[in-house]
Amino acid sequence: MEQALERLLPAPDIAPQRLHQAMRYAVLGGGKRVRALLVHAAGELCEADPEKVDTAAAAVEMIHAYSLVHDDLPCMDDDDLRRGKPSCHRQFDEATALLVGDSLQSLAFQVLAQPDLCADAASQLEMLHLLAVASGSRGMAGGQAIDLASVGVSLTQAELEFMHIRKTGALIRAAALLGARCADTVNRERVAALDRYAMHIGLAFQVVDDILDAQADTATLGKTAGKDAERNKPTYVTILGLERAKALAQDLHASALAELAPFGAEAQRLVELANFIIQRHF
Ligand code: GRG
Repeated sequence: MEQALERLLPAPDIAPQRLHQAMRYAVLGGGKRVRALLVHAAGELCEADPEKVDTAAAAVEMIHAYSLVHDDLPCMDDDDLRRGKPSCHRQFDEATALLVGDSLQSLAFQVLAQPDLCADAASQLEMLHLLAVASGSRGMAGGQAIDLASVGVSLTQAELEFMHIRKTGALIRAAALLGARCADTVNRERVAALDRYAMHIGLAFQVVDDILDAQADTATLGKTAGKDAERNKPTYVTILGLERAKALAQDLHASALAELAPFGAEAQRLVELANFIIQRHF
């Protein structure tokens, strides 16, 4: 995965060097790669070609990295630390960070659109459409808009869920579906089960993120801990309390695993990923 990203990103000595160096800074050498692993695990369940899966996974990680760079900007979450390093606008400057996000988003679609990726143009278009919807105003960017509007506002659990299904969940769901779409033949039953699995782990990922933000320290997280409370943001911990938030994460984990039960050992990687999402400490 790291090699695929390294190869697909513009070299640091190609003009404009500063922008390319900043793009590489934002993507390489950090991150848990949960979404990339998910593309691969879903691809494995659907017997997809691993090289094609690598490209789809790189596209998803590029969208994710762009979202983190923009999220850290002063006009959004205003954070100085990301993946244990100065955030992109702190290491470079705000204008560069803005362009890094823009360029990573374009590059994600460029790599997914490369002419030799799929034998069948219709399935490639479907993959492009899937990623576009997941990252746009009805997916991740829309979730971010709701998140920004929620500062200092009290939300119900249903409203919080509506936001996180988009902000965090949409890209996680797209990762699973893209992995499945990399296969030459689409098994509709498997894709539907994967979709439900991804919706559960996407939400579980966010519940755990809220718990870690409230409980872990900055050094362990590699980003500023306690940001949600500091900005007066509604979270699963503020709405449910710590114990009920932990119970919700466990329920979502169990629902995700139930979707995989029919596939037995074939879904082992997806089971491991769900376990990691629940047990992670950073
Ligand atoms: C700016 C359009 C736009 C969207 C930003 C994803 C996002 C939307 C903001 C990130 C803010 C945040 C902390 C969300 C909580 C869940 C989340 C996406 C955490 C970061 O993902 P990880 O933990 O990061 O997978 P790594 O660094 O491991 O890749």
